[in-house]
Amino acid sequence: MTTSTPKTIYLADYTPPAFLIDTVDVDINFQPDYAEVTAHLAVRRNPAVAAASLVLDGEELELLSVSIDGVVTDRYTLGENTLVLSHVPDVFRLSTVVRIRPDLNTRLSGLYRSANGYFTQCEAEGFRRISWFTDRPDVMSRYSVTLHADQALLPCLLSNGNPVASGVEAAGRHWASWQDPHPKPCYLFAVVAAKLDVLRDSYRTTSGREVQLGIYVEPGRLDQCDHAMAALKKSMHWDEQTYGLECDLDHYMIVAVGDFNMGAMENKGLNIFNTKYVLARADIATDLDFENIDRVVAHEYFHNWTGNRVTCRDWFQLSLKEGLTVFRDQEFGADVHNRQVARIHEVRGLRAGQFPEDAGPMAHPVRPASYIEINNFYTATIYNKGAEVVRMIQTLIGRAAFRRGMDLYFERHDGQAVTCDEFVAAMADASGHDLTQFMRWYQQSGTPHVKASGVYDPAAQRYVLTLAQSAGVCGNLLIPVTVALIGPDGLPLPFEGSIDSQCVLSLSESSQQFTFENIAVPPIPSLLRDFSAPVVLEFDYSDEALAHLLAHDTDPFNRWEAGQRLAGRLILQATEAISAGLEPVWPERLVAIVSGMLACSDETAAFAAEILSLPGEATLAEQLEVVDPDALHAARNSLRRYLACQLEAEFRACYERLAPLGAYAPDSTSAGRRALRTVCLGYLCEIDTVSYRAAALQQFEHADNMTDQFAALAVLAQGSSDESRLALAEFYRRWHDEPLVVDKWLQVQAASRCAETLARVEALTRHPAFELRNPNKVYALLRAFGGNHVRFHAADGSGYRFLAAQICALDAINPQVASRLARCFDRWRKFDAARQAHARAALNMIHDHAGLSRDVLEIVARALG
Ligand code: 0A1
Ligand code: ZN
Repeated sequence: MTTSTPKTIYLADYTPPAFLIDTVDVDINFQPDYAEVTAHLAVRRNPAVAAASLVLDGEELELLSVSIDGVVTDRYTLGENTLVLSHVPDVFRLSTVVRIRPDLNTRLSGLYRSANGYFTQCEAEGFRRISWFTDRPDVMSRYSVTLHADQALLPCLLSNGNPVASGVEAAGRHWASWQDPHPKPCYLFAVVAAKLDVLRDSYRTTSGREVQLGIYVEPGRLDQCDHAMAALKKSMHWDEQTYGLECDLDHYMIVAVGDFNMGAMENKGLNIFNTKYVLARADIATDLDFENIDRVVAHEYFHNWTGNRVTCRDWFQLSLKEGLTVFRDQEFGADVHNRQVARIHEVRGLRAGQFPEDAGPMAHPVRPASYIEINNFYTATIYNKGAEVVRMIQTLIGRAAFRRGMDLYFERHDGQAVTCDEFVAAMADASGHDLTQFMRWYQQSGTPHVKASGVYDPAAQRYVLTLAQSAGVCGNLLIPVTVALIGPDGLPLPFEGSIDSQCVLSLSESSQQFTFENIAVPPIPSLLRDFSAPVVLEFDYSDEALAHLLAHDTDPFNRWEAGQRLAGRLILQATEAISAGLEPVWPERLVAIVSGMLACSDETAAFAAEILSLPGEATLAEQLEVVDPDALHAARNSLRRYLACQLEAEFRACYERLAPLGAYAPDSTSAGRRALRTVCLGYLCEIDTVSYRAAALQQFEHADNMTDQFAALAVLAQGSSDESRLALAEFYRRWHDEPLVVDKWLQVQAASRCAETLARVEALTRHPAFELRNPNKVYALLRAFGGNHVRFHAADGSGYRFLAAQICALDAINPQVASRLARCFDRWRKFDAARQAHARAALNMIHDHAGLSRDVLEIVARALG
C-alpha cells in the first residue's frame, strides 16, 4: 500500500548506478515468527558517475543496525522506502541488520512462507523486501549466503551456486552456506528453507562437465517429478545442439512451490517453480500440462544464458530476456512436439491475449517508455510480441545468420547488463543487414495492419502484389511477409528468386509493389506464411479462395489460417444477423470441408483438431466495432451446432475410430488422437441428447488418464444436465486432495457458458477448495470467469460488479495478482453503452477503494483514462 501518489518511471531518465556492489554476504536466521537478515556489502563508488549519496531500496524492513567498515553508525536518513547514506567513502563495507516477517508476507514477493517452509521471489523488485540494496538489474555482485533454521522443521537449506559448508547448532538448529561464483543482479537471488523431498539426477555436458540436478517437491510427490526431470535434460541437450550453449553450473536445482504469483523463476542455479509447471503424472495431468511443463522448464533453463549470463540494464529492457527466451522455448517446443500445431497455438495465444492488449488501455511498446509498477509489465506484449520480434529477425536474416548473431551477442556481452539495441546490433553486424528501421518494432505499440491486393495480367503472365502498411507513430516498420502463389491445381507456382516456391518480401515503405514474372495461371496468394509478422493481414479473399487454400496450401499454418478466416467471417456475419433478430444461415460448403478433415490420419489428427476449433469469442470481438457478446456467443455456437447436425454420423465415426488403442501413452501422435476425439465429443454434445451426454459420462468414468477424463468433464460442464452435475461432484470427490486438479475443477466451472455460471462462481468463492491467498486458485476461478466472454460481460453488469469486489478484497492480500485480475476489464470500451456504464461504475469502485495498491491503481487508471 502506498501513501504517496505513485511515481512514473521513465526510460529517458536512466542513469548508471552511482555505486557498485562487488560482493554480498547474506546471513538469514529463521526464527518462529521472523527472520533476521544481516547483509555485508562491498561497496565502491562508480567512477563514471558523480554522485554524493548512496541510496538503498527497502520495503517493510525493520532496521536494527547500520555499520560502515564495522562501525555502527546513525548517520543515515530513512525515507518511505529508502535508506540514504551521505558522505560515504569511495570504497567501504556496509553492513545492515533487519528483521522481516515472512509469515505475514501475503504478496509472495521477497521472502515468504508457503506450505513446508520459506521461499523467495525477487524479480522484479523483491530483494528490497529482504535487505537494503540498490535493487536494479545493472548492479551485479557475487553472493555468499548462510542460512540458519530449525533442522526438523526446515531440513533443506538452499541458495544459488554451490554448497560450501554446513553444520549443526544448539537447540536442534542447523546451518548451510552457499556461494555463487557468477556475479548476478539481485533479482536472481534465491533462498529456500523448507521440508522437501528431492529427485536427483545428473547431466554431462558436451565438454564433459558434470551437472548435479535436483527437483525439490513437497514430501510424497517424487512420483510426479519424472517428466520435469526429463524436460530439463532435453532442454540442456537442445541448447547445446542448437546454440552451442552449455550449462555453466555444478548444481542446477528446481524447487516447486504451491504459492507463486507467476509460472516460474530463473534464479541462478536455483529455479523456483509454481507446482503447476513441475508436478505431473498421467492420471492427474493433461497432455497440455505435460507440454507446458516442457516449455516452462526449458524457458527457465534457457534464461541461464538469455537473462542471467547476459541480463537487462533496466526493466524497460525486460523483453531483451523474455522475448528472446520465449522465442527459444517456442523453438524447443516445436522441435520436440509438433512444429505446425505449436505455431498455431502461439498465434491463437497472440490473437486472444496480445492483440487485445495492444488495442486497449495497457498497450505499450515491446520496450516501454514508462511505467508506474514494473510488475504490471510482465505482459503478452513483452513476452509474446517480443518473441515474434525476435522471430522476425530470424526470418529476415535467415537461420544461419541468426545463429551467428547469437554467438556474437554472447561474445560481446557475456557478464553484462545490456539493452535491446545491443541484441539487434549483434544481429545486424553478424548478418550485414541494416536493422535500423526494424528497431521501430521495439518503440511503438499497436498491431500494424497490412493491406494486400493482387492483379494478374494473363497477357504478360505477371502477378503484381501490392502490400501497404498503416504507419505507426514511429513511421513505417520493416515487415517480413513470406509469400507463395498457389495455382488452381493446388500446387505452389515456382517463380524467380524463390526458394521452395516461396520468398520473404521486406515491406519497408507505406506501399510497395512486388512483381512475379512467368506466372502462367491466375494464382491465389498465400500471404504471411507461418505468420511471418505479428500484424493483421487484410486481403479480399473470396470464400472459394479460402476453401482452396484450406485444402491445398503447402504452408500448414496458412491452411489453418484460411479455415479460421472463413469461419470467423461467417460467425461475424451471423452475429450481425442475430443482433438484428434474424436466424443465421450457414453455407453448405463448410460441411464438405469439415467432413474431409475428419477423415485425417493419426499423424495429422492434432492438426485437424486445430482446424476444427473455431476462433474464440475474444479474438473475434476484436474485429467488431461494438461487441454484442450474446449475439457473438450465439452465432459461434450456432455454427458448432449446424456442423454437428450436418455431420453427426461423421463426428461419431471419428470419435469411435479414435478410441484409445491401449494404455495411455504421452507421445505426440497419441495426444493428437485424443485432441481430435475431444473436438468430436464437443461437437456431438452440441446436439443436446441423452445419448451423447451418456457417451461423455462414459468417457469421464472410464478414462485411464486426466486428458480424457478432463476433456469429458469440460464438455459436460458446458451444460447444466444431471450428467454434468454428477461428473463435477465425482471429480471433486476423487481429486479433492490434489490441489492442481482442484484448480481444473474450479476453472472448468468458471469457464462454463451456462446461465448460472456467475452464481456458481460466487458460491465457489466460499467453498473450502477456494483460497483467495493462493494465486493458482484465483487464476483458476476468478480469472477464468473474467475470461468467460459471454458471462463476464453480462448485460446487467453482474459479472463486472462481482469481479470488482473480488479485486478489492484480493488487493489487500496480493496486489500483483489483483492487478492481473483487473486486466479482465481491459476491453470494456468495446461494448454497448449500457455495459460500458456498468463497467465504468465497477472500475470507479475499484479506483476509489481505500488503500488501493499502485499495481491495481495503474491498471484501473489506464482503463478509465
Ligand atoms: N522471469 C520469470 C517470470 C517472473 C516474473 C516475475 C515474478 O514475480 C513477480 C515471477 C516470475 C520468467 O519469465 O519465467
Ligand atoms: Zn522468462
